[in-house]
Amino acid sequence: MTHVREQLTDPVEEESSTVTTWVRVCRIGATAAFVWSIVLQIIIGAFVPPIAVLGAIFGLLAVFLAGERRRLALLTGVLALLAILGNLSGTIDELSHPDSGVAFSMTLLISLAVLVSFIAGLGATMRWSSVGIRPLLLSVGAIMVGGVVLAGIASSSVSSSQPLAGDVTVVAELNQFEPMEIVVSAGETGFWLDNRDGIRHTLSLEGSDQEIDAPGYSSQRGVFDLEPGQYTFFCDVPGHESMGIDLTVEASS
Ligand SMILES: [Cu+2]
Repeated sequence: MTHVREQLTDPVEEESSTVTTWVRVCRIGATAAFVWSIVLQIIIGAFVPPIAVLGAIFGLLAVFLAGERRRLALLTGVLALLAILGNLSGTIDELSHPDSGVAFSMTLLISLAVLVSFIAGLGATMRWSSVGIRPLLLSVGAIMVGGVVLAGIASSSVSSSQPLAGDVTVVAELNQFEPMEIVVSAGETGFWLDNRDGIRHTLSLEGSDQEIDAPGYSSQRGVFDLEPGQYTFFCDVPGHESMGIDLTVEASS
C-alpha cells in the first residue's frame, strides 16, 4: 500500500519543488536587478527616473515572490515587462557601446538579471523541468564575464584628446551640458567635449551630421564648420533629451 502511495505522491512533490526552484531563481534575478539599478545610479552620480522605476518594480517583484504573493508577483512581472520595453532604446544604445566600460557592464548585468528572472518566471508558470536551470545560469555567467572583459578592453582603448588653443570647452556632467549658451564666429571652430560622467554623451549639432562622441569618463575634440545662424547642440543618447545648448553663430567680420 505504501509503495502505491509513494508512486502517486512523488511526481506531485517533485513538480512543486521544481516550481519552487524556478521561483527562487526568479527572485534572485529580480533582487539582482534591483541592487544593480541602485549601483548604476550611484555610478552615474544622478537619479535617473527610468532606471529607478525599473529597479523599484524588480524590488517589489522580489518581495512578492518571497512572500508567495503570486498574483501580485504576476502583476508586477507584467509591469516590469512594460518598463523594460519602454527602456529598450536606451539599453540597446548602452549595450552597443562597450567603450563606456562601467555603464556598459552595469547595463549588461541588469539586462541579464532581468532576463534570468523572466525565464525563471516562465519556467515556474509553465512548470518546466528544473534541468534547464544550471545551463541557464552557466550561460548567463559566461556572457557576464565575457561582457565585462570586452568592456574592459574597449574602454581602455579609448584615448582622450586634449583641447587646442581657441577651442570652446563643453563639460558634460550629471546629464547636463555646461555652458548652456555659446556664441562663436562663423567658420571652423574647435569644440572640446569633457565628459565627466561614466556614461556616453555626444555633442550633436541639430540638422547636421557633425558631432563629437565621448565615451564615459573621456574627453574628445571635434571641429564644426558653422554658417551664421541659430543652432542647438543636443546629446543623441536615448533619455538625454534634457541636454541642450543654444549656439549662436555670428557672421565673421
Ligand atoms: Cu548624454
